[in-house]
Amino acid sequence: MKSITLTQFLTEERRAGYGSTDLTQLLEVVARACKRIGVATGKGALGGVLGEAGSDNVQGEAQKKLDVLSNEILLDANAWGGHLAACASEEMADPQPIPDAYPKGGYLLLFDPLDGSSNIDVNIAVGTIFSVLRRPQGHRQDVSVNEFLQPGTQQVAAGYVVYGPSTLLVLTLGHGTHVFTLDREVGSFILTRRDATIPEETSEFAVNMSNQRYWEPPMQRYVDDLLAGKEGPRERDFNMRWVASMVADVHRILTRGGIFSYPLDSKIAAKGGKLRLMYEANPMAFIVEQAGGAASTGRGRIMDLQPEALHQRVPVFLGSKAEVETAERYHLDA
Ligand code: AFP
Repeated sequence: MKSITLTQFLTEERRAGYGSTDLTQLLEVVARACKRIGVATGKGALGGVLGEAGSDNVQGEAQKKLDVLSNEILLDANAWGGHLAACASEEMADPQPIPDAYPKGGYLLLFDPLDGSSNIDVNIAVGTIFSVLRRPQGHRQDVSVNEFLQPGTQQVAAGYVVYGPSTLLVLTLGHGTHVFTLDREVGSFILTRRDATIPEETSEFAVNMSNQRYWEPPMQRYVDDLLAGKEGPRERDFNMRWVASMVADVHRILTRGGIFSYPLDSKIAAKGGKLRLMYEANPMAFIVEQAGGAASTGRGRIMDLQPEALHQRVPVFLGSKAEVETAERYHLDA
């Protein structure tokens, strides 16, 4: 069977009325930047890029050298194309406008350049997550942070790349979620799964159990019932997995189902959660919903939230639809 490259796929999508020429080119630039990040992560210790950068990001988290490098790769790659007005990143306090030397376009790009970076030094899969928004009409001057504060339902595209045993790009333009695998010899992303579908039911959950004693009562009850297995109210045994790279955990769920959760706990309650709404929760929610899954804060749909800040955090439950709805019921009925 003839293989379909990302370029061909995006061109055909555009002809079918999904996305503009600018969006297609923007996504190709992001994919190319991610290939470079994949090369850097793949070099490991030989590339001299493991370990701490010696700086903190806006969230007060220690940056890894690869966090900083990946951020620079994405910014450099996207500066000159003319498709974007500005970029925002987990690694930068404020959005970065496109430099004056280049034309500005009508899109805004948000990204977590290297998700799961605590796993880099131990050679476990990490990834990049990105979200594309349209710049609101009527803003012709410098881009303000408020222009980024659009609900997830306004995303025109979202994706993630997993740098694992193989490098995968998962993408949605709002009609289906599609998986591309990097052919490393040729250097092209090839479509390997069209219209990925998350099974509606699951018997597998992903959560950092070490936080159990800090969770809210409904979350405690939900997980207690999962752990009670066949003898409990759920009447079946559940398996657990936790990679601590959201991209890898979400990709497992896209492949075989499951529920991923990073709930509120008393250690992080003041921050609103652990995961960032704009460049982690929203793009993953879009991808998961487009694959037939669901994504909730535990008390409502993630993509309906009106963001209040660029680096806002939210509780996250996403994956197999029926299981996310069950977790939501525990919270809403409490
Ligand atoms: P980093 O990108 O800062 O490494 O954070 C990764 C992450 O946001 C997400 O990918 C994981 O699911 C989660 O953190 C892991 O958190 P714990 O370390 O608390 O398990």
